[in-house]
Amino acid sequence: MKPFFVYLLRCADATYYCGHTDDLELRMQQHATGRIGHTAVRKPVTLVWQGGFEKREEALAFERQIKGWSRAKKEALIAGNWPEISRLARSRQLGGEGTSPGQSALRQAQSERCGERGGGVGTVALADQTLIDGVLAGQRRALAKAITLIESTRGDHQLRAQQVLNALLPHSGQAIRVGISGVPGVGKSSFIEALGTWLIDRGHRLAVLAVDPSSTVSGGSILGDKTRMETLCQREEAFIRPSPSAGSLGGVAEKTREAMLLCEAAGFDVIIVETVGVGQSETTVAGMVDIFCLLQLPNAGDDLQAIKKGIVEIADLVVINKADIDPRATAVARAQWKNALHWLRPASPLWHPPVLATSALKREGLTEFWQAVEDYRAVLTPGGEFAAKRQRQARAWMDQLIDSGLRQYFRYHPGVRETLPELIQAVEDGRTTPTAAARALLGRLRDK
Ligand SMILES: Nc1nc2c(ncn2[C@@H]2O[C@H](COP(=O)(O)OP(=O)(O)OP(=O)(O)O)[C@@H](O)[C@H]2O)c(=O)[nH]1
Ligand SMILES: [Mg+2]
Repeated sequence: MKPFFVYLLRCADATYYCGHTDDLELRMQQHATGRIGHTAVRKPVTLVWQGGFEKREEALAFERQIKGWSRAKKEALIAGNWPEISRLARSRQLGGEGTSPGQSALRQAQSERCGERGGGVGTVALADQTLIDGVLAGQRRALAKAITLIESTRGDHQLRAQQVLNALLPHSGQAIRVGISGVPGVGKSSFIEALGTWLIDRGHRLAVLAVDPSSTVSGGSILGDKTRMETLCQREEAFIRPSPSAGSLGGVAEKTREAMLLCEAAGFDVIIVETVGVGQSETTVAGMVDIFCLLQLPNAGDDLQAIKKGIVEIADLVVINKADIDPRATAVARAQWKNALHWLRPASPLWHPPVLATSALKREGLTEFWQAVEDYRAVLTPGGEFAAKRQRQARAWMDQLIDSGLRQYFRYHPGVRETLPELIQAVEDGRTTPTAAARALLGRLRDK
């Protein structure tokens, strides 16, 4: 369904304009060239924030809410700084910010409408506090609802999701995060089912998430068919979540990262992220887990293919699955893999990726697998490498979000929108170079 937008513009005199529309592009054009209210004489204007809503009424309600916000709070919204919005809302309530009777009436109405605890705009709504408490209590239903909230593309949901995440973030980070990858049919789901039950029997709680590039295209999901995880699905100590099916791989990965944090806050101490061995998704998953495991079939030739694709470099552990089918071929494959890995520079001098053999079907090799995972953590923790890897990942994640935010800012910048079609044509016609065009467009970002 086409979303309904609420947006904020920064005007030439540094004031803000808040509006709503069902056609953002057209509306931005009208602001750039037309005589729309406050923006008529304050050009140029820059789109600095937008939120999509499914229903018009919801968008209008949120717009009314923002219009009552202070400048500082609007700037916190633009920066996505929800703790600051909450803080400002609280300080305002205590008389910290100047208020007029009209504003306080609006605030009162907002508190009632949102059912907020403490009455401040931006604080966690009562329903969401119940959700947070449910997640912290380890309730799977609450966890599922919280993940649905972060996966939602609705603007108001995204705002609430960030509040829920902020509240839960201090409770995350305790789990071991394991990535499982491999070509379709190698036995990933069967392996996770076998390992998961094995871990639960030993007192662990396990969450399984998926990053599935095909789901972003087809709407399907590698875990959509949960039949191979039948036993696991029924266990109270397991939580299985298919890949979100909307958006780009980047978007899906972002949601999966956030879902992972929620699972940790819910007390799951093992998080498995499954991905199919296709394209960019493996690198993406390797960038969000502590240990990345590559499942392989026991037939020669596979190893060379993986090496070519550059996947071996990011594998912390290689597993030859389906060892039961042909033990001899498995032994050969293990030797080949060990040899191939021997010539590669390991990501850490402390860890040389081991090559193991398993049978998901017969539930063999699971002890050795888990021992390797625990060894990995034990070896890399004392010198700080384990923590440093997570820090690097968090930093890279932030960088990615900044990149995509900047791209969006660029696309909606009025100066860019004005010149972009013309410059694209000029580049296509060979009248200007891509370098000159890019430089000119980036230069427009400096326009007031
Ligand atoms: N003999 C044998 N068969 C296995 C083993 N592991 C999985 N299989 C079988 O291999 C087939 C594929 O297994 P899945 O677990 O669905 O493989 P997958 O990697 O999750 O596949 P996709 O989800 O399509 O990417 C199934 O028929 C399994 O029963 C094993 O260790 N030994
Ligand atoms: Mg599968």
